[in-house]
Amino acid sequence: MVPILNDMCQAVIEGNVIAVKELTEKALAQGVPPGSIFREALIPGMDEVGRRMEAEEYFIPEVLLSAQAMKTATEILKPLALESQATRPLGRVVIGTVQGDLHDIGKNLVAMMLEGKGFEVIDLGTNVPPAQFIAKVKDTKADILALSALLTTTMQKMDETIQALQDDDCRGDTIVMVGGAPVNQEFAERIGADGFAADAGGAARLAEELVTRRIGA
Ligand code: B1M
Repeated sequence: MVPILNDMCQAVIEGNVIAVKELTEKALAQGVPPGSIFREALIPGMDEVGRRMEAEEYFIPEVLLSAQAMKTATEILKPLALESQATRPLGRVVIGTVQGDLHDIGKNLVAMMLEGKGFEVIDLGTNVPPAQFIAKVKDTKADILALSALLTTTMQKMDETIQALQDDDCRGDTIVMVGGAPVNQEFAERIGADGFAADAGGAARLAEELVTRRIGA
C-alpha cells in the first residue's frame, strides 16, 4: 500500500479531521487516484472504527469524529471522482437512507458513484419515511428508487417503502434497489426489490444494468 494511504487510514480511525484533509490533498498531489483513496484508506478506516464500536472500544463521540473525517475527504474527492467518469445521462435516481436510520456515509458514496455513471441523483438524506420517498419518485418521475439501511432494525422500512410504492400503483414504473451493511441478496428478493448491491461501485453498475434492461424490454 502507498504509505500515505496507511497514514490516512490511521487518521480516519483516530478521527483526526485535519490530518485526513491534509493527507487527502497530499495524496492527490502525489497522483494517487480518488478510487484508491476510498478503497485503500477511507473505507478500511471506517471498517476498523466499526470493529472498535462493536468491541465497545469506541463510542458515539469517537465514531462521529471518524465519520466527519470521512465526510471531509469525500467532499474533496467527489468533484475529482466525477470528472474522471462518463457523464452520459442514464436516468433519474431518488436515493435516501430509510426512516429511523441516520447513517449516510455509504449512501453518499453510492450517490456519488451513480452521478459518476451519468445518473441524475436526487438525495433525500437520512431518516426518510416511505411517504416522502413515494412523493419524490412521483414528483420527479424517477427511474430508480435507491434505499440504504445500516441497521437491522430499519431494514424493514425498505419493505414498507416497496409496499407503499405498490399501494400507490407506481411499483411497475420504478426500479427499486436496496443496499447497506445488513442487507443481502436474499433479503432483497424477499421484499421484492429489483436489485441489491454490496458496495457503491456495484450499485452504480447494477443501476446501469437495470435501466438498460428496462429500455431493452
Ligand atoms: Co452506527 N451502527 N449506529 N453510527 N455505525 C453500525 C451500522 C453498526 C454495525 C456498528 C456496530 O455495532 N458494529 C451498528 C448496527 C448494528 C446492527 O443493526 N446490526 C450501529 C449502531 C448500533 C448504531 C446506533 C444504534 C448506536 C447507538 O446509538 N447505540 C446508532 C443509530 C443511529 C440511527 O441511525 N438511528 C448509530 C449511530 C452512528 C453514528 C451517527 C455515530 C455514525 C453515523 C454517521 C453518519 O453516517 N453520518 C455511525 C457509524 C459511522 C457506524 C459505522 C461505524 C460505520 C458505518 C459506515 O459509514 N461505514 C458502522 C459499523 C460498520 O459498518 N462497520 C455502524 C462505511 C461505509 C462506506 O460503509 O455504510 O456499509 P456502508 O456503505 C457501503 C455498503 O453498505 C453499500 O455501499 C457502501 C459503500 O461501499 N451501500 C449500498 C450502502 N447503501 C447502499 C445502497 C445501495 C447499494 C449499496 O443501493 C441502493
